[in-house]
Formats: sequence, structure tokens, C-alpha cells
Amino acid sequence: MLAAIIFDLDGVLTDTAEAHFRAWKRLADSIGVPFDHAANEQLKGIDRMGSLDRIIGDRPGFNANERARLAAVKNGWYLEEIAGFTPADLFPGARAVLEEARGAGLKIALASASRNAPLLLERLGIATLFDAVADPAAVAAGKPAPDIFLAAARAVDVAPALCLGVEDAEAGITAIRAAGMASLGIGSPAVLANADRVIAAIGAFRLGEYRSA
Ligand code: B16
Ligand code: MG
Repeated sequence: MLAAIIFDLDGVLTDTAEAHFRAWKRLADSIGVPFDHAANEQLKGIDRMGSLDRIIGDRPGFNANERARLAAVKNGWYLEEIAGFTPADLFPGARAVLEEARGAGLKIALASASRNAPLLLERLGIATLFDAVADPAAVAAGKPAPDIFLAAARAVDVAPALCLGVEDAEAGITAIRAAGMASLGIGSPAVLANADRVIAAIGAFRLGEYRSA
């Protein structure tokens, strides 16, 4: 039985990966550190400081204060990138999936690593379709740990075994599985090999396949 769907945001409902890439690339260039699309792929689902730590690695000269400053600079550039986001930036079919699930009586929650998620939900015009938005700043460990998905399930008062988690990132699928939820991957089956099921895009989601299961 399915009682709740817990969605990731970036890469599932909207495409912010390129916006994150441009902001990280600008930052990496400013400090003379290499960064490309392949490196960006590894940051999907990873929180802001975790991403920065992966980009800088153990290069000398970047203490904790400097890393916090650089993360804030990147976020300023990222906010510039998403300033123009509107409902037209939702992936095709995303709104219909949320509305159909709500109409079927399911709880809808968000488990995004992004601290900008509430802002994006507003800009995308879907904030009112969510029963709960888990706060990534309030959980002990980010993806691939299960914490954010467990927090989202708690927020809608649904047992993890009755939740479906939807993710585009490998770290996110690992988090969903560790939370004891069914997992749906959005993207490439090769990257998301651990997901219970993978579809190419959210628009291909068919609720009926889960309701009858
Ligand atoms: P922010 P998700 C994640 O969102 C992104 O995939 C990841 O690339 C980003 O670094 C992270 O949010 C933190 O975002 O800097 O906005 O707090 O995929 O978990 O919705
Ligand atoms: Mg994502």
C-alpha cells in the first residue's frame, strides 16, 4: 500500500543542475580549481558545504571560515541563476503528478538537500501542493544518509514502508533505500541501478502502477 510520496526537487521536478553548475564553475574558476560537468554530476543531492568540500578537496589555504564564505558566494550566484524561475520551469507533467497524487488522498512531502527549496517551490507555483517540506538544516546527516527522507515521512505522519521516494541522484536513491522506502529513480538506469524502478522523466510517472501494487 502507498500512503505518501516523498519527492526530491532538483532534477526531479525542475532542472537546476545547470544553474548549480554555472555557479560552482564561476566559484571554482575564481579560486583556480578545476571543475567540469562530470564533477558536477557527482554533486547531485549533496548539500552545499559537502559539495564545496568535494570541489576543493584537501588543497591548502581553505580553512573553515574561508569555506563558509565561498559557499555563501556560490549561493549568491546560484540565486542569480534561479531569479527568473517560473512555473514554466517545472518539468513537463510534474504538476499533474502532484495533483493526481493529492487527488488520490496521498500525502506529498519534499526531501531536498537544498536550502533554497522553499523559494523554488514558490517560484514554480507548487508550494501549496505539498503537505510538508523537510528542513535539510535540521537533519544530522545529508544524503546518502536516510535522515531527510525519514524527517519528511515523520512530517506527514506516514510509516516509511508506506512511502515512495523519488530521486534523480545516486546518493538520493541510497538515502531512500536506507530509510526503508520504495524508490523510484528519475534519469538513467545505469546511474540509478539501485532504484526499485527507473523512469526517464517525472512526466512518465503512472500512479496507477503503484496503487494496484
Ligand atoms: P543549496 P536536491 C540538491 O538538491 C542539489 O541536487 C545539489 O546539487 C545541491 O548542492 C544541494 O541541493 C544543495 O543546494 O545550495 O541550494 O542548499 O537534489 O536534494 O533537491
Ligand atoms: Mg536531486
